[in-house]
Order: sequence, then structure tokens, then C-alpha cells
Amino acid sequence: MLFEKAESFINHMHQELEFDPSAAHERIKEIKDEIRENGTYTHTTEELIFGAKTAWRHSNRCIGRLFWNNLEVRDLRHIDDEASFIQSIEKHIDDTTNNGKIKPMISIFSNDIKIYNEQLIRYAGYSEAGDPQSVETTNLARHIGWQSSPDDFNILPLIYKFPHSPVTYHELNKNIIKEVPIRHDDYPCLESLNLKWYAVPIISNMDLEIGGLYYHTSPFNGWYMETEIGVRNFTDEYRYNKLREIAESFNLDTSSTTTYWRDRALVEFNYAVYHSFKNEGVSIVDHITASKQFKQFERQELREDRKVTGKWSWLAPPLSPSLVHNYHQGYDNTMRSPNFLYRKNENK
Ligand code: HEM
Ligand code: NRG
Repeated sequence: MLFEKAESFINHMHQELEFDPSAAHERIKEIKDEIRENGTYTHTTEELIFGAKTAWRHSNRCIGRLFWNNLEVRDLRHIDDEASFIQSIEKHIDDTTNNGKIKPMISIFSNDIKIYNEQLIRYAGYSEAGDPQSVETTNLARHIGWQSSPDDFNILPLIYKFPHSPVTYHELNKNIIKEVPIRHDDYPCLESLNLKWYAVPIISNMDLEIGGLYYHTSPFNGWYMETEIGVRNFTDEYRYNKLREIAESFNLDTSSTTTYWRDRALVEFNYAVYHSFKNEGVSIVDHITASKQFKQFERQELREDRKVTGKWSWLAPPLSPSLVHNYHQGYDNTMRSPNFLYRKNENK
């Protein structure tokens, strides 16, 4: 099973990169011997780079895939001490933030290290404040000794585990974490809600699968699409649930559904998120541009004779979806390998 997956990955890579066919043959033989001896095999750095980029290209729920080949891949499998681990996590955050000009990046660590955060940067959640999405992670952090007074925007510490050591946490260096206050030039009252969001979404709870091998500790990121923050994080009733307060700050009449206050507030708020990021010099994309870029990705893939797979319900943006092409067509949601997967079992 593992061997067949490895073989198929190596053939795929060698074909796509137009390597000498005999090289694939040689490498597959080497892998066969390694699996026979050890029950597993080891990717070269080159294989890891190709695998990670291709996993992004295959991510059916991602609208940002046009840039798949620009992913910076860090091979950090050799790291085996806590100080170097923390240092390279903070370096990833600092380098990818790049003063606001975000660089898509993935750091791949050994499976001996485990990260418990959903994203490297995330706001804590309490019953009375913060991001309800993070309640479980926040409870874990508190359980292992992290202290904080409940607030809306407390950045969770990095929670991780090394072999033969208990789960521990590290308070991230605040100087490297960029945050953006949300303002609207036409509605100065919005500022009094004191809303802000962090610049970079670095997903750290998914597995990267390449040629049958699973990398459990491989945080990755690009930049935000404005609706992720504007339509979902601040608006969903089970998240920050701020739409009414936002509408009031815009002076909209919230007494009846048919004043359209929800829809009107949502559009202006997303405009505010987008321009707040831009004014701070932080990369972000609006949903119409993201969709145009996705169309370019579809054309590019077609030219390369590759089929584009996708998940319609995620590719249609949650603001004005019918204004973009993806809404009006179907997508084949077949899962290709390499790919990013939800973790099946937290202890795996
Ligand atoms: C999902 C945009 C970069 C892999 C998404 C989503 C958006 C998005 C809007 C849906 C998120 C949601 O609704 O919660 C972008 C943009 C990028 C980018 C604008 C800018 C470069 C990346 C990179 C990777 C990646 C660098 C991996 C190397 C994924 C995956 C998902 C996803 C695996 C699904 C996440 C899940 O199921 O929770 N992306 N993305 N994306 N993206 Fe991207
Ligand atoms: N909706 C989540 C982030 C999910 C991934 N989005 C990206 N990924 N843009 C949120 O925090 O709002 N990325 O790799 O850039």
C-alpha cells in the first residue's frame, strides 16, 4: 500500500518536472528497499518541496491556488530540540509576515513534535469573551498553566509536545505578530468597537500527505481573503457575532429585517476590513479579485492538461456569491494526492 503510493508520487513528480525516466526508476527501487528494511521511507527535500506545492494545488476548498508554485517550503525535519523548534516557528511568523507583504510559506517538522493550536496565531475564547472557536484550545492552555484574563483579543500561546515531555506552551513574541485595527473612513464610529484581526492565518492542525507519508506538523499560510474576517469571523453568530453592533456604528436602522441593515452593514464592513489591511500595508485579497485569480488558475491548469478539482460550497465566496463565475459552474470534488487533510485522530 505505502509502496504503491510512493511509486505513484515519484512517477508523477518525475513526469511533471520532466526528469530523466531512468531517474524515477532508480528512485523507486531505492524506496522499495528502504520500505522493505524499515517499513517506511524518507522524502528528499526536493520531493518535499514538490509534494507541498502540489498539495496546495490540490486543495479543493482553496480559492487562492493560482500561486501554488510560489510556496516557500522549509524542510525542518531535522529539528529535535525545543529551542530550535520555537525559534523556527517564530521565524516562520516573522518571515512570512515580511512587514505586511505576506509570503506563502510552509514549515515541515518531524512527526515527533506535535502542535495543538488550530492556527499559530489565534485569539483565545472564554465563555464571556474572545473567539468561541478557540474555547477548547484555550481550556487546554489553561489546563497546562497558561494564565490570562478573559478578553476579546488575547493571543493564545504555542502549545506543543516533544517526545518524553508533557504538553507545554510558549508565549509567542508579540513584536512579530502583526495585527490590523478595523476602521472605515466614512464611518469613524466603527473604530469605537475596537475590532482588530491578526495579519496572517497559519493553519497548524492539518496533515500534509505526500506519497503515502503523513506530515502532522506542517503549519502553512498565504494571506486572507477579506470575507473570512468580515463575513465569517466577526459575523457568524457562533463566532464574534458583531453584526448588530457594526450596523449600529454605521447608523443603520436595525428595527426591521426589511431595512436590509444586515446586508448593508456586511458590505461596508468587508470594505472596512479590506481597506484597513491595505492601509496598514498588509496583503489581503477581496473576493471578486480572488475569484478572478481562481479563474486564471483554472485556465492555467487546463493549458497544462490537468483537471481542476474543487469544492463548490467553499469556492463560492460568502459575500455576493452570484457575482463571481465559480457560483455558476460545478466542480469535481475528487480528492487528489498529495493533499492537506483534516487530522483523523489527534493522537495519530
Ligand atoms: C482554504 C484563500 C493560500 C491551503 C482557503 C479558504 C480561502 C483561502 C478563502 C477558505 C477558508 C474558509 O472558508 O475557512 C487563500 C488565499 C491564499 C491561500 C487568499 C493566499 C495565498 C493557501 C496556501 C495553502 C492553502 C499557501 C497551503 C499551502 C488551503 C487549504 C484550505 C484552504 C488546505 C482548506 C482549509 C480547511 O478546510 O479548513 N484558502 N488561500 N491556501 N486553503 Fe487557501
Ligand atoms: N478562515 C480561516 C482561515 C482558513 C484559511 N484561509 C487562508 N489560508 N486564507 C480564518 O482564520 O478566518 N491561507 O493559507 O492563506
